[in-house]
Amino acid sequence: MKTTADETRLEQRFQQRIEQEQKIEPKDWMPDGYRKSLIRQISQHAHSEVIGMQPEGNFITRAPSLRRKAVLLSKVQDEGGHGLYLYSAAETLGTPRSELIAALQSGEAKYASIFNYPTQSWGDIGAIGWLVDGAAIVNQISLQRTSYGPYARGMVRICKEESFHQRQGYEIMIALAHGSPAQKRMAQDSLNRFYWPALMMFGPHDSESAHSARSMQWKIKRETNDDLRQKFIDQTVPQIEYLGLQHPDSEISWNEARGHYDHGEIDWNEFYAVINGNGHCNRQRITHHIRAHEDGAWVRDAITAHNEKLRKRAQQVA
Ligand code: FAQ
Repeated sequence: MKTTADETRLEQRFQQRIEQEQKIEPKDWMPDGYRKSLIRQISQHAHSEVIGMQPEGNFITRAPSLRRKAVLLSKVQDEGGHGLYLYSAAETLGTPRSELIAALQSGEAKYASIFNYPTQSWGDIGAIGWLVDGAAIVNQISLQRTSYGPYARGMVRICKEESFHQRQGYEIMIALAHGSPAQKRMAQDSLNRFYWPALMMFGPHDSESAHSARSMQWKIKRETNDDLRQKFIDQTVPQIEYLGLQHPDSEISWNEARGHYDHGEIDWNEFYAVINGNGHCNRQRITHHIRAHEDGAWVRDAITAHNEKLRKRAQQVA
């Protein structure tokens, strides 16, 4: 049995490895809190990718051309793939996928607040690719250096795909913003509706963030919520200017001393309402997930039966 002194030594050694930028791998010793925090964050990240297929999926049958439809279809499939890599990374920490999905469906586990907003126009598909994937990349580039090996490696591939997603969204926005007056109005409306929710993707202010301090110490997170949000705000200003659209934040202004844009405040009441289940689409998203999961039960049953058959055959041969 391990004594408290053993535990302390293990924790010191663990933190030393983190400080030396060594990756932690599935079979390595790790504190319970580290394991739990990773399972929480990686599984919520996976849920976000999978639930995130729904808003854009809504427009696959309404894309304005065959080319746009093919691109969107492939993007939405990529998001499903990201969910699968991330569930696999979470499973290396010892929690089966079925438990993670049950936690999503019961409302115990969260997913990114942004996916509880409805997609109302084709402009929203542009705004999601540009702003939502854009915000996701800012966060995920930083997570490529996370301390847990499987999560860090998954992020490298995911970032490559997300950058294609961001460009396809921005390309839609360019076409609309430089199109007819009605198309330009559509682009502005989508920007207005998605800008603030995109900023909320980075989570609460650092001073309100329950997990940040611990996650930064363990290098699960490499940059804080506010620092990542500021990066996104700064990179978005020239993109809005290039489109010739109006910035949704009337307080945005360059601060020479800080070397960053100053900005208005997020509506945190809205953020907490959405993450606590009361956004526009929370119920719809989970109901749809449960239905799709039930519809897929026969596939999971067939795979289990097939694997059992293979196992028995191998046993007979042996
Ligand atoms: N939405 O203490 P913190 C994508 C929760 S991928 C909902 O600051 P933490 C690709 C948080 O979970 C987008 N909940 O938490 C795509 C915690 O609740 P808990 C997903 C939020 O973990 C594009 C509580 O508030 N990306 O979009 C949100 O240190 C297009 C306290 O917050 C990731 O998940 C929120 N916005 O920092 C797909 C990246 N913010 O667990 C389809 C990985 C906070 O105690 C289409 N995750 N909460 O019940 C992270 O980097 C972090 O988990 C943060 C939150 C930054 C999200």
